Parts: sequence; structure tokens; C-alpha cells
Amino acid sequence: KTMPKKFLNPVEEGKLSGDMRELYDRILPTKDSDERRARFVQKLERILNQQWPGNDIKVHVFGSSGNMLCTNDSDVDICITTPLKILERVCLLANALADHGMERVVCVQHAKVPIVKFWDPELQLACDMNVNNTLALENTRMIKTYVEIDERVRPLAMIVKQWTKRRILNDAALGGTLSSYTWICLILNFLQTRNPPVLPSLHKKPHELRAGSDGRRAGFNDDLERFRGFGKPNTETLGELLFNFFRRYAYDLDYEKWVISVRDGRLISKEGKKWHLMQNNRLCVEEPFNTNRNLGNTADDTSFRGIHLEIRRAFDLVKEAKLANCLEQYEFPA
Ligand code: 3AT
Ligand code: MG
Repeated sequence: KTMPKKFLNPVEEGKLSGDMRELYDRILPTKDSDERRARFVQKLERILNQQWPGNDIKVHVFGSSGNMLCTNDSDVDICITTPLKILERVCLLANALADHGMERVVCVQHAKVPIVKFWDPELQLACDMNVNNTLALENTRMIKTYVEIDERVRPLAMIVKQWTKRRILNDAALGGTLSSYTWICLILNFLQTRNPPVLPSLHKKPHELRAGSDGRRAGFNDDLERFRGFGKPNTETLGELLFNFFRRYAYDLDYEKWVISVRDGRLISKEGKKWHLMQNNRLCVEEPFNTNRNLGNTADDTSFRGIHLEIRRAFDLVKEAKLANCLEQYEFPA
């Protein structure tokens, strides 16, 4: 079997990086989209505090609207915090939102994290809302910090996310794929393990340990000013990074052996973690805030094989600097 291509030539590199810049400029959210998202938060805070006055209801954005990786058509992930426990029965919330003009309101009561899904026809935004699930606020802040450390992270991550959407590799509803959060962990760990690294491990740097909501200690170093420019010694271009991202996950990484750990900023041994005995462990991605959880377990053997083939397809096109082909919409066979 032939070795996969190791380098882009300068012409390919220039074309790929240029095409990536162009795509990035196209998918960056517009000012209007940013403003609608900000107004949406204020509007929800007003509605909810009007409905249940005196309960100190706060509205927080998390997910892609909070981590700088959203596009114009991303939905808004919202976490409301309040001491008013009855709101954790999200169907009450759903009724209030419907009364205030929200449409397509659905309450998903019996999920791990109960949520209300709805559409705001005025601001043209879709929303998933939970109550008091603050862990996601922490991991959103972690991602945002990583994004801000090096200016290559945002374009690279937004383009890889775009690819996962076009190829239907991050559709939670379809099952057997990976969430955006899992894909982001794959990107962050790739950047942490370049030589020299583009990103540090924020969990490993000395930091204030704060008690998590479940009493366990959780935390990472969020001192952005200390890390901004950390990746300067690495001079790879966007094109080279995309090429090497796909190369790593297409051919270089031995999935049998390794667990991807953003928390440690390296690969750790599957056997050492005893994850070689787990179910759905073809792809092992440690949840940075809870190292017992494998984010990759949403993919069983068959879906992992499908995802891996898609990554190889992406590499084979990116290595020829064919970004547009790489991002072609997947069409289900008739
Ligand atoms: P999209 O732009 O919506 O695709 P996103 O960054 O909003 O990307 P998701 O919609 O997958 O990502 O998830 C929303 C947030 O929920 C992201 C993360 O803060 C949290 N989250 C998602 N999956 C997990 C998980 N398995 N464990 C912990 N937090 C998670
Ligand atoms: Mg989202």
C-alpha cells in the first residue's frame, strides 16, 4: 500500500489556503445575524422575568453562538439559570414561550437534559433551551478561549464544521454520527499535537480549581492574555493545517490504540484507561470535563467505518487542493 502524500506543493498550498479564506469570509456570520442573536437574549430575559417576576432568571448563550463558531443559519443554544426549580419542568416554559409568540414549540421532557425547542418568527432564529444545565456553559467558554488563542483556529474549525454538515456527519437526529462538540474536540486535539503545537492544554496549566455544579472539581485556565500567540512558533498555513487534519484522522492515527484527550493535550492509551473493553469504542474522544465519558460512543462500528471513509475521501480531495469537491453536499442514494 502506498504512503499517503506528506506535503502539498506550493501551488496546491496557495490555492487551498486561498479557497479556505474565501469560504471563511462567506460563512462568517453577518453583523445582522450577530445583532439578532444579541436581541434574542434580551427579549427572552424580558419575557421570562415578566412571566415569573422576582426569580432572578438569567439567559446564557452556549454552543456555537457562544464559542465563535456559528454561521448565519446556526440555531441558538440557550441555558436559563434560576433558583425556581419548577421551571426545570420545561413544559411550563414551553407554554409561556408559545404565549409570547414563539412558534413550533416542542418540549422534550424525557431527555438526559430536558429542553424546549422553538422558532422565533420575529428574529428568525431557532432555539434549543435548557434550564440550569451549566456544564455546557463551561465547555463553551473553553472552546471560545481556544478559538481566541490563535487566529487560525476559527477558520479551520468553521470549515471543518461546514464539511461535517455537507457530508451529514454531525446530525444527532440521524444517529451514528458525531456532535459538533465532538468534532471540535478532534480539531483542538489535532492543533495541540502539531509540532510545534498551535494550542496548549488549558486544563493542564495551573488554574483556580472551582467546584463544578455536581461538587466535582472542574476548571481550566481561562487566562487568554497569557496564551494569546501561543501558536506563533508553528508557521503552518490554513491549507497545510486542513491537509494535515484530514491526513491525521484518515491515515496517521491508530484508532485501535489511542484516546484523543483535549484535557491532556495529547493521545493517551486506550488500554491504560481501560477503554479497550468499552462498547462503541472504535473512536475514543475523552470529554474534557468528565474523563469517564467517551464522546465518540455515538458511533458504532458501522458508523465509525462510514465516518472514517468520509475522512479519507476528504483527504484525497484536499491533497489535490480541491476544496469545493471536498465540501460537495452528500446525496443519499436513491
Ligand atoms: P452547531 O453550530 O449547533 O452545529 P454547537 O457548537 O452549537 O454546533 P452542538 O449543537 O453539538 O454544538 O451542542 C451545543 C453545545 O452543547 C455545545 C456544548 O457546549 C454542549 N454539548 C454538546 N454535546 C455535548 C456533550 N456530549 N457533552 C457535553 N456538552 C455537550
Ligand atoms: Mg448548536
